Amino acid sequence: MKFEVTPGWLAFHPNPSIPSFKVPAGAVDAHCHVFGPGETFPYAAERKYTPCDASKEQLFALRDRLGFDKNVIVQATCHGTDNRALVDALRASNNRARGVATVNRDITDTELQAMHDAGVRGTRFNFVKRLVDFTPREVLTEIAHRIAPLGWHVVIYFEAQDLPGLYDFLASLPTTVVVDHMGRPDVTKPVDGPEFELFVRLLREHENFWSKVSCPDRLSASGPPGYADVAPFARRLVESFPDRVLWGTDWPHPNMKTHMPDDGQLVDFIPCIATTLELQRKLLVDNPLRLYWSR
Ligand code: 0GY
Repeated sequence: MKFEVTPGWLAFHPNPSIPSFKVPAGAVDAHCHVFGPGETFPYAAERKYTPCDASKEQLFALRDRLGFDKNVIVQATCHGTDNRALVDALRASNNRARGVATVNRDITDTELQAMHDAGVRGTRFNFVKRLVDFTPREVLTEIAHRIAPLGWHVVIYFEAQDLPGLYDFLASLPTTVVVDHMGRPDVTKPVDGPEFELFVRLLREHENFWSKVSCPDRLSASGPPGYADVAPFARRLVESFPDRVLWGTDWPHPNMKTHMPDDGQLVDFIPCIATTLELQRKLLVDNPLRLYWSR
């Protein structure tokens, strides 16, 4: 089936730079996606955008180019609850990728187990309104309790202005919870202001919460190559919660409107937010291995 890419869609960087920062041995890119290819793995009818194809082979080539050892591939909303492209990539990875799927309440235990066997270790709940239709909270709670016995966690995507309304629901979840992109803070506000303070409180008061310190390119007003305005937010989380942070490229960077990041420059951002060898090792190796490869 042929798909028309959403008008104005920016394709991923064709030739990312080789980063100056050498990631530690065994490093994991813990947030990235595969898109299609649409001819083999059609995009979901309910999708809000149609991306350009971004295959597992292209993802694994980027992994090698940047010096990473492993990937965590996160189901993107353009594939809905059809996780076939994700599972195909996991199976082809030779145990070098784990996955986060999106499931609905009709999923059977047999299907969950098959995904677990392929390398899925989490399910994603998305609250970003431009990406998904609304799902009732009782459905999400039911799904969280279904996946908990497998040792899976929940990955959550929301925007900072929605955290006050979501806070109690999130805090009630029974599993480890990983928040995408630091809860999308408005980085023009102070790093110690009330908005980001609420997010920090979520992690401080709930030890089952983790954060991805990813996507400076989505959050920055000052822009590349330095993403200087994002660094204090990410650094604060890395230093406050060194054992509960993850990092990822977000390749192939869906829905970027004004610029497409150079993935090599994103890797060069890591030492600005994890400033010691120990913090870098926890962020890139120890934490993702513990969450994704030890169960
Ligand atoms: C991201 C960010 C976005 C998209 C998705 O699943 C998705 O479609 O997550 C976004 O548009 O902000 O993490 O990939």
